[in-house]
Amino acid sequence: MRTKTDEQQIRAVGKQFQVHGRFLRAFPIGKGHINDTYAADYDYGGRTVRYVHQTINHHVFPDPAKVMENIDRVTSHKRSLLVRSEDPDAGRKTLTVIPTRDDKLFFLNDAGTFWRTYIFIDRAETFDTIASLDQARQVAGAYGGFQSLLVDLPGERLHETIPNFHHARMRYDCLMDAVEKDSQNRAAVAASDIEWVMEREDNVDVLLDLVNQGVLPERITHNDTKLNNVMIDDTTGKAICVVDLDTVMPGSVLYDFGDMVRTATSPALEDERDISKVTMQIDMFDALVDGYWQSSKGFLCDVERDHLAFSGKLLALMIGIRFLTDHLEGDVYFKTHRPDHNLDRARNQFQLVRSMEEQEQAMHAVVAERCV
Ligand code: GN1
Ligand code: MG
Repeated sequence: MRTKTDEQQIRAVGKQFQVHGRFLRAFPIGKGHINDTYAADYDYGGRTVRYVHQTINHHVFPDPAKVMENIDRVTSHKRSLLVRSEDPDAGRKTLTVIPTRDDKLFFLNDAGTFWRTYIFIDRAETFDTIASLDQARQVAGAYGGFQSLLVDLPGERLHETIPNFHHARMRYDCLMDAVEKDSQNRAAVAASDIEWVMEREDNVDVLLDLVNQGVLPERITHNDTKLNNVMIDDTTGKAICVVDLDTVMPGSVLYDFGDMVRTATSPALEDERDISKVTMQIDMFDALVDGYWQSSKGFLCDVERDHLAFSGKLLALMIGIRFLTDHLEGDVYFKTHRPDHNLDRARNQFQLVRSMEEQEQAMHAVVAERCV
C-alpha cells in the first residue's frame, strides 16, 4: 500500500514538524488496530535519519491533545532520568516526541486527521509472538520498569483519555447491549459464544470490587501492554523501549500484567483461526512473573501480587468481549482485514481463557513461588 498519494501525504505531514532534512521516502509500518503508522526517511547532508509519523484516531481518543500531553509528560520524565544516569543509549530508551513547527505536540490537517511525530528507534524490532523465555522475562521487566518509573511522576493526575478503558463491568454491559440491539443480525451465529461469556460474568467485578473497597491502588499504567509494544534490541535481545503510549493514564498494574499474559504466553497470534494452537504456556507465564516481579517488587502491594494470575484470565476475557461486541456492532472500532475477523479474535481469546481456567492452580503456584 505504498502509493504515491500516501507518500505525498506523509511528505506534507512531515513538513509541519521540526524535521529539517530532505524528504526521501515513506512507508507504512506497525500492526496496530487503531492508528496508522509510517516510517519516513530524511536526508541530512548525506546521512539518512528516520522518523515515525503516526495518526491519532480521534474516534477512539476523543481528545488527542490530552493523549499527547500524557505522552509528553511521561517521556520527558523518563528522558530526564536517563540523562541524569548518563545512560549512553538514552536516545533509544524512550520515545521522543518531535513538536510541530509552531511547537505543538500534534498537527491537525485539513482532512481532520491528527498527526504526531517521533524519532524512529533503530536497531530494534517488535515480536507478535513470543520467541523465548528470556524474551518473556525482558518484556515483563520492561513493563514493570515502566510502571516503576512512573510511581513518582511529579504533577497532577494524568488525563483519563478513554474513561473506563479497562472497566470490565462496562465492557460486559456493552456486549449485552450489542446482543440486544443486534444491529447486524450477527447474534444468532455467535449465540454459543455469548452464552459462554455470560457463564463467566462473575469475573468482571472481581478487580472493580477491590478498587471500590480501596485496596487495589490506582497507579500510572500503560494499558496496552501487548508483547509487540516492547522494542527488543537486535544485538542484545534486551528490551530497549516501551512504545505505543496512547493509553498511558491512571489504572491498575493488574491490567498491564494481564494484557502481557494474554499476548506473551500464547504461541498463536491473537487472530489465529485454528484455536487448537491457542494455549497459555505455563513456562512463559513463569518467565513473565519472574521478569515482572524483579522490576516491580519495590512498589507492588499484596493485593496486586495476589491477583497477578487472575489478571491474565480477566484481560483475555475482557478483550475477547470487546472483539465480540465490535463484531456484533459491525466492526466499527478495531480495524478488520477479513470477514468475521473480530469474531475470530474473540474466539481465540476465549480459548485462551479456557486454557487459563484449566491451569489456574499452576498459575497461582508460580506466583507463590516467584513472588517472595
Ligand atoms: C488495540 O493500539 P493497538 O492496536 O495495539 C486496543 C487495545 C487492545 C488491542 C487488541 C486504544 O491496541 O486495547 O488490547 O487493540 N487499543 C485501544 O489487540 O482500544
Ligand atoms: Mg495501542
